[in-house]
Amino acid sequence: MTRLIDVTVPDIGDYKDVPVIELLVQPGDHITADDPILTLESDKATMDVPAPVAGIVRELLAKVGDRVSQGSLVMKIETAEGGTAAAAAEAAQAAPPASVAVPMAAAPAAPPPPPAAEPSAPAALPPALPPGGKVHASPSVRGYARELGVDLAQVRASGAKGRITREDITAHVKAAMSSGSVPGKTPAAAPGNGLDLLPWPKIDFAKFGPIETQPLSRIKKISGGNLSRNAVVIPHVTNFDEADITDLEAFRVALNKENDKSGRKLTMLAFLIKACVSALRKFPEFNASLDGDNLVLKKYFHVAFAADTPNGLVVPVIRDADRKGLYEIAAEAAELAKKARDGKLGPADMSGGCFTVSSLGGIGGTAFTPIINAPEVAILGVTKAQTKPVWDGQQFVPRLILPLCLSWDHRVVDGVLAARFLVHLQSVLGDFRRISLEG
Ligand code: CAO
Repeated sequence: MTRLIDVTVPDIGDYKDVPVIELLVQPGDHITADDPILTLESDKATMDVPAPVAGIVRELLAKVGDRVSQGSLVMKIETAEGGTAAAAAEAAQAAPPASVAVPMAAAPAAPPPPPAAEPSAPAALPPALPPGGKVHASPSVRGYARELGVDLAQVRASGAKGRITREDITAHVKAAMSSGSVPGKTPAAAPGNGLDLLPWPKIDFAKFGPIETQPLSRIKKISGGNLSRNAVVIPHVTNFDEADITDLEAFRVALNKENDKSGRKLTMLAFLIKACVSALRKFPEFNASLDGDNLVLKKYFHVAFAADTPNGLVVPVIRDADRKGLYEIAAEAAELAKKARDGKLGPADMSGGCFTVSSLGGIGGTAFTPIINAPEVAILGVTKAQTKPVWDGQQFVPRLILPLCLSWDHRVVDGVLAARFLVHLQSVLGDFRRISLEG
């Protein structure tokens, strides 16, 4: 005795209207419980939705490109008795989608590629798919392919049900390397179309001295792919400037002393976030994202900040920083940073950022060139404030000087605007009363 059950999208956190990027099963497919059945892609994560029960796929009710939310009906599965709709719903609740949180960017990432092996495979294989055929691959495999610039349609699949595996991509790249072509690209095509990268050096380090090999953390694998993409795709420019924060720091220290008993603490990061909101208001091009040939200007001010954790870098977001006071921002940042260190940040904590602040101020350094957290268009790096002699017109006086490093996307912003953005930050941080003049 069998029963037809409705499969709906399980709890996917705060995400709504998330596009379906791949259907992983077809009508007639026999599946077991927890098999991935479709893939969703939000701005921060890809999620494989698992089958709530074993059975046969009878009807697909979602197609690639559809936008779905929790509860959307996506397919019907015929299941043996016992696999009731209620059981399926329960299972769906119990098995939320496998989510890949993406700390520094908006697209799915993949583990970094393994070292390229000696080219030994034969020349590039013929395309695996007929034109218009469908490619089946998991999000991580897709991310891996994207990272290597491989067109999945060109890859021969060896996995179950025609799925492309990571090994298939590696084999494809090896073959392309040995034939002198770039994976997924026409060999020796017009220059500039591909990166034409050399394979990663394969070196036996043990030949040179003792070594220890440690696997990269999950966060590092994910952020590595995103950082690589952002570094390669975005034409970065970094401007440097300095802000005199002598008075601001004195104010902050005085307030913290006043609040000694209550434990309320104002951090420099909170002032920086507030100052950035002021600059984002004045220069809306920085509070934007590229979408094809359009620039999407955001009317909200969600400011992200880089947080170091034992497992790598993550980027939680302070939402509506324009509507929050300094104490609230400081407390929220401290809470998010703790959550980050405890490995408890969820996708919602890391999504929706408009602009990122990366502060190394508590540690040191004089300057650095932060990588933009796509699809944002700029990021502010801050290093350690130092007391420096500053000429006041008559004499050198000691002032506390904060280095500012602004990386920006040259497709969206020009140097003049970036310089003005920094001058604005400089003036606000130099005299924070200016914030109160804003409407
Ligand atoms: N200059 C001098 N001192 C600074 C400073 C600056 N720019 N910013 C902070 N400090 C000092 C503070 O005064 C504070 O000392 P007190 O406790 O005496 O006030 C101390 O450093 C710690 O500051 P904090 O508690 O405010 O923490 P923070 O704002 O420096 O950092 C956080 C918070 C989450 C940003 C930080 O923990 C972190 O993770 N930083 C790393 C970010 C990162 O990895 N960026 C690189 C990205 S590219 O790989």
